[in-house]
Amino acid sequence: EEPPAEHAVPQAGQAGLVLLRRVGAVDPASLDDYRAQGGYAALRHAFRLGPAGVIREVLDSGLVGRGGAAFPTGRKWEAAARQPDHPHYLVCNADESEPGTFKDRVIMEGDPYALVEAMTIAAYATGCRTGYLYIRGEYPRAVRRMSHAVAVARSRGLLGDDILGRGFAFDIEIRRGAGAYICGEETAIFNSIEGYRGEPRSKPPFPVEKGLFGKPTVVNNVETLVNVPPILLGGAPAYAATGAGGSTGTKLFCVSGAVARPGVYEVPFGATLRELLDLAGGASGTLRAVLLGGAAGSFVRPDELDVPLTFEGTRAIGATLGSGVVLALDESVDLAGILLRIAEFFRDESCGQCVPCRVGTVRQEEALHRLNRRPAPIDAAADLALLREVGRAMRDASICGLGQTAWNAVESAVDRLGVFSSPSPSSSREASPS
Ligand code: L3W
Ligand code: SF4
Repeated sequence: EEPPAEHAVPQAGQAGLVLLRRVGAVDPASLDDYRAQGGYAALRHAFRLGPAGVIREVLDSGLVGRGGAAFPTGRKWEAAARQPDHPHYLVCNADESEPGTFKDRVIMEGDPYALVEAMTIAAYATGCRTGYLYIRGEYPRAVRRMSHAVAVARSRGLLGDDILGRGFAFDIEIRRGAGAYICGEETAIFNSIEGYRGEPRSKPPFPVEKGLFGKPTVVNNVETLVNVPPILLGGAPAYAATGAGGSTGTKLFCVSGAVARPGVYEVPFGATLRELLDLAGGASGTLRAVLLGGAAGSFVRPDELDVPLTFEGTRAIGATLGSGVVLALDESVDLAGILLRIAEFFRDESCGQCVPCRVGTVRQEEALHRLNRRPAPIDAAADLALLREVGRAMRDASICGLGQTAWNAVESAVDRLGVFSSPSPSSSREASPS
């Protein structure tokens, strides 16, 4: 089994923590400890506000989804709540599979009741009676702790037919993934829960209209949901005043690679990439690049470390925050080999349902194999042109985010870092066989 996730939270006790404030400080098995540290005050407040009042707070807070696409959470909840078709379902996406992402695991293992409470509030606001928590199969400790928390909450009247004696009925079922990255795509989760192959569905219709079992469904990432109790307790204006610009609140970043203290770090939106790396002890070698946003993200150069970590700030330099991956790469890494590894990953994880992705991820990997050969291939320019053409086709014509983003990292490495450009002492090292 994997090592305890607590080891990945080196900054427990750091001031200003919102989402991680109880991780490492609360006994994850104890509902009483969770309540003693403020747990379930937000649900009580939600009952006072009423469903529409909760949605108003979430809208006013400016909270957007933390799974990578940054869709406004309040708009999603509002759209689901007004659907006349019933039942409504809530799905919490805990199939955290983006390479380099481990923040949701830290929440589930370190503060499981926070997620149970947050799911209950989301269900109350949007009219759901059943919630599914879909946890990555490779997270056995998270499954155990969440299962325990759900069972205890149910036995204490915090889930079930009459929550806190308020006549509100809601319960949570836990489902485990089986190792497929694509099951983190919101509609592939529906198929997986329904017992079908984990293949994405075309959108629209969006899940808020037609989701799990064809019914209106709210899908939120773990980190998105655990923002809601602090929003209700502190008030939307206070939350909206934190962060920077349109990116409100704090963000969990998974910092790994060439840093002194890898781990999950919580910072307000607007902190710079340099500040975040400093929090992780700084780069452990001469920095070559930072992969931001994971395998579907893009590379940032060392001269761009002052970029503010906001959705707008990273977009301005052609990068993305994605789900919060920050992978620091020093001069010792074989960048071309990493690109090949990323391409292999997408080829492996493509569900094969649509042609641009099924064929494109294979062609991309083949071209990168050729470009990785030494001595350098004489037709490298042709392979680079092929990569670009295939990448555009995947981005434009794939059904889901996997195919649409499978060329992002390769494109940014070629365009922004000059990988595979004319041989130089450093590029020849990068391009050596892995
Ligand atoms: C109602 C509309 N709802 C959009 C909803 C939609 C979904 C959300 C975002 O995510 C991202 C990608 C990668 N009415 C709506 C609406 N929605 N329009 O908003 O939707 P969408 O389609 O923009 O994105 P998506 O395909 O759900 C894919 C990012 O994920 N990614 C992967 C992250 C990996 C993890 C992980 O391991 N935990 O999250 C990598 O960067 O960038 O943007 O709910 O239904 N009109
Ligand atoms: Fe499947 Fe790829 Fe098409 Fe997504 S883009 S539906 S993963 S083949």
